[in-house]
Amino acid sequence: MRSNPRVLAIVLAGGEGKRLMPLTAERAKPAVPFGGIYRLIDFSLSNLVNSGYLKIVVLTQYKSHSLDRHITKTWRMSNLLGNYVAPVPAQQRMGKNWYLGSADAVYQSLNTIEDEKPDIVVILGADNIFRMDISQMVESHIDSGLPMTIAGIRQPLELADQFGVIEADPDNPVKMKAFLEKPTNAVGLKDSPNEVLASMGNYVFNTDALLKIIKQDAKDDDSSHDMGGSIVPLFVDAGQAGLYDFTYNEVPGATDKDRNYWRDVGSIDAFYDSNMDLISVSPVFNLYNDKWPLYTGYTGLPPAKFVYGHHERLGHALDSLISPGVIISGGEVIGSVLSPHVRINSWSSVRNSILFDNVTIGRNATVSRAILDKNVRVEEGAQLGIDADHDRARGFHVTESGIVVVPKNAVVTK
Ligand code: ADQ
Repeated sequence: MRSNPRVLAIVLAGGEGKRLMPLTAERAKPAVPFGGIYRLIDFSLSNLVNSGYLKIVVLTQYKSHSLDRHITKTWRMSNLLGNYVAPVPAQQRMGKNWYLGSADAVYQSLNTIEDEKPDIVVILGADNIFRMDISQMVESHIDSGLPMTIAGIRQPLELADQFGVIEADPDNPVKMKAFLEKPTNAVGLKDSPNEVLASMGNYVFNTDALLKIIKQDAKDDDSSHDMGGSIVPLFVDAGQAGLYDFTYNEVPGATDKDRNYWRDVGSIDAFYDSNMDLISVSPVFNLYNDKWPLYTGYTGLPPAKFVYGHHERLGHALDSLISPGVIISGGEVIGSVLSPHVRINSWSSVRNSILFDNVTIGRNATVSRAILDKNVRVEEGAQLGIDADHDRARGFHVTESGIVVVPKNAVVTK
C-alpha cells in the first residue's frame, strides 16, 4: 500500500429512519434537520472533507428528493482536482429491486469503485453526530495490515441491541475477536461492566478485499446484505477484522468534553437529547470549533432579528441556538433550537423545543418540550407540550419521555 493512498468514500444514506417518524415521513433520515442549520448527513460529509477525502459517493434510496437537493446544492465541489460529492440513486446498476440492505447498496454501486480505482474505500453511515479525523482511522488500518477496520466506541450496555457489539482481541487491541450485530444478550466489558464496545458504523477496507466480499455476499441468498449484519462477520470469522478505538481520535479544536462525542440519533428521544447537547452552557458537542468546520446549506439569509413586539413586550432568546432568518418579536425562546425563517410572535413562549424551518408561533401560544417540523403553524393562544393527552387527541406523537412531535405542514389549534 502506498503511503499516500487513493481513498474513495462511500456514505450510506438510504436509511429509512422508521423510529424517527414522523420526521422521516417525507425525507430520508440523513436529510433530517439538526442543530438549526444542519442536516444529519452534514456531519459525516464534513468529517470526510476536513480529513482531506474529497471523492465521495452518497448512496441514496428512500424518499431521497430533499437529500439529493441538499447534496447537489450544498456539497457541490470544484471539479478542478477531480473531486466530487455524488449522490447515487438506488437501482443504479443491477437487478430490479431497491437496495436490500446497506451491503447491497454498495454492491449495486460497485461501478463507482471500479471507475475510481482507489486503494482504500472508507464507508460511513450518514446518521451520526460526531467529529472525527477519518485519516487517523485509515492510518491505523494501514498499520494493522488487516484488510478491514471498524471504528468502535464505548456505549451503555442497555443500548447494546441497537448496535454492532465488538469484542476486541485481548492480545491485539487493533484486532477484533468477535462481533455481534444488535445482540439482545450482550455482556458488559471486563473493565466496565455497564458498557459495551459498539460499532460506530464506520468502516475502512482495502479495495480488493471489499470487492471480493461484497460480490461473495451478493450471491448468498440467506444473507441480509447488510454491512453490520453480513459483511463485518465475514471478516471477523476469517480473523481479518481490524479495530480502531475512537478514543484515540484527535480533532483540532476539540474540547475535553466533546473530543469523543458520538451519537446515533436513531429515535426521537435521542434526536431531541442530541440537539439539547448543543445548547448547554458548556456544550457536550461544541459547534463553535472553526478548526473543524461543519458545512451546511443555507445561504443568502438575513441575520436573526429580535424586536420588542406589541406593547413593548421584549422579544428574547436565552440558552438557545437561533438561526439566520429568524424573527423573534415580543415572545420568549428558552433552551431551544430554531431553524431559519421561524417567526415567534408576541406574548408567546417556546421552551426546550426544536423548531424546523419556517415554523410560526402565534401570539400567546405556549410550546414546551416539542419538535415542530417544517412549516408548522401554532395558532394564537394554542398550547403544545403541556397536556400530553390533549396533544395525542390532536393526533400528535408523544414519546414516553413526553416529547411531542408535530409533522410537517400541520396546524396546531387550541
Ligand atoms: P444501523 O444504523 O441500525 O446500524 P442501518 O440501518 O443499516 O444500520 O444504517 C446504517 C447506515 O446505512 C445509515 O446511514 C443508513 O442511512 C444507511 N442505510 C441503511 N440501509 C441502506 C440502504 N438500503 N441503502 C443505502 N444506505 C442504507 C449500523 C451498524 C451497526 C452500528 C450502527 C451505528 O449495522 O453495527 O453499531 O450502525 O450507528
